Amino acid sequence: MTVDSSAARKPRRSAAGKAGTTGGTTGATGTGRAARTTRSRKNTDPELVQLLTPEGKRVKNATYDSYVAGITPEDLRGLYRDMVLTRRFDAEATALQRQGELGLWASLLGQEAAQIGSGRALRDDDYVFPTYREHGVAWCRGVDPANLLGMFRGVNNGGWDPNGNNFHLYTIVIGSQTLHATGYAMGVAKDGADSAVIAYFGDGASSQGDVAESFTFAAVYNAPVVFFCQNNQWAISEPTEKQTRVPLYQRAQGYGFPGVRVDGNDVLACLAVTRWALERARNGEGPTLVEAFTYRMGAHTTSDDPSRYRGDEERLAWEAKDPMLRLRRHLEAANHADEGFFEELETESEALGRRVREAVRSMPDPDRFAIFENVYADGHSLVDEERAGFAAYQASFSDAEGV
Ligand SMILES: Cc1ncc(C[n+]2csc(CCOP(=O)(O)OP(=O)(O)O)c2C)c(N)n1
Ligand SMILES: [Mg+2]
Repeated sequence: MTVDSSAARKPRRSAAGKAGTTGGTTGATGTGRAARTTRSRKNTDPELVQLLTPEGKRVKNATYDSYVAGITPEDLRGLYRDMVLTRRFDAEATALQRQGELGLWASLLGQEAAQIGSGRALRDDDYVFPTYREHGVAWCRGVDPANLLGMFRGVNNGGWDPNGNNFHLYTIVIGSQTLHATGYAMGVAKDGADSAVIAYFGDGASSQGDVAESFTFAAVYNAPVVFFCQNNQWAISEPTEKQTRVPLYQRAQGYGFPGVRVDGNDVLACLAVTRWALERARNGEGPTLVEAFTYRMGAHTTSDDPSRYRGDEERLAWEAKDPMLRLRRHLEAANHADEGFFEELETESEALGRRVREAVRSMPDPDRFAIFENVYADGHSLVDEERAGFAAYQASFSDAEGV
């Protein structure tokens, strides 16, 4: 693939520079004032990088075209396959939770393009710090999908060796992984390596102090890190309007590095923009904020009921922008894939679902006392006390076991 680095060396001030035009009242509180703020934000008309329209039409982009210039029909089919298999795996995990095989599941439905596009932009030596929803990125890193389910089944505390695939363990403490990523990236720079680091986080996480601190450190130390924010419009039941007055990508300007908003349902645009941001990191140009504008089509987790806080119209509008549908339309219109391809993929995805299901059901139960071994390297009297209490509690069931 041809990559034109000249575009990368020009800082994209135009997008971030728009922050100055953002309207908004000062000190807005209460519903009336909040409503004014929302209206003024719409007037800023944020720039959205898009290479594939929802109808699957390829549109030109002077800055980012060069980053996908060498992409072949086979590459496009590969991206489509990644998205189909990720969605199939995700659906299987949701079903497994409903059947009591998992305690909880956080679906990525709707966010496949953001994750596959950015995930496929990475090199093997790059390092990923995910949240708890990055199943598509995990797929790109070669983490066995079945391994993602151990923690959600409650049989382990992670499920994979982070250094095996340069894919850190899932992180539930919102935003904290951006600090880990920034520190790791500072270390990469000190080592003189040209690897890059990518931190995934959500629109809700953008309100966390950890994220603000990460941005400051990454900027000041010029760390080779890409902050990849999937703005899926919701943080559980809180809409993005409750997180920010300005489009999230414009936050980067205040920290002194570029920010860009990409159509998060356009896998090609996500691939191109992430390649550009990673290249900046490798070239010693420091951090970049990528805001992938997308939508969480399902519930926050299997414990959530989105019908309590959002209407169907919104979901229907986003379904028309479905990330897989648009690439399929593009493949078909360009004659890049025939019926046989889609049929084979269907068979492959059913086989993946079966394999994952069988793998989860056969996961051995953990040693009930192992959890006490991983708290302190040298042990601790309080942990000893808790272990003893737990042992007594377990022993209280021994009579019942024989019944
Ligand atoms: C520090 C912290 N505060 C609160 C929570 C509870 N919590 C779990 S997910 C979530 C919302 C996160 O929203 P967002 O960052 O937009 O990510 P998304 O779930 O939409 O992918 C919250 C508040 C948490 N896990 N950690
Ligand atoms: Mg969110």
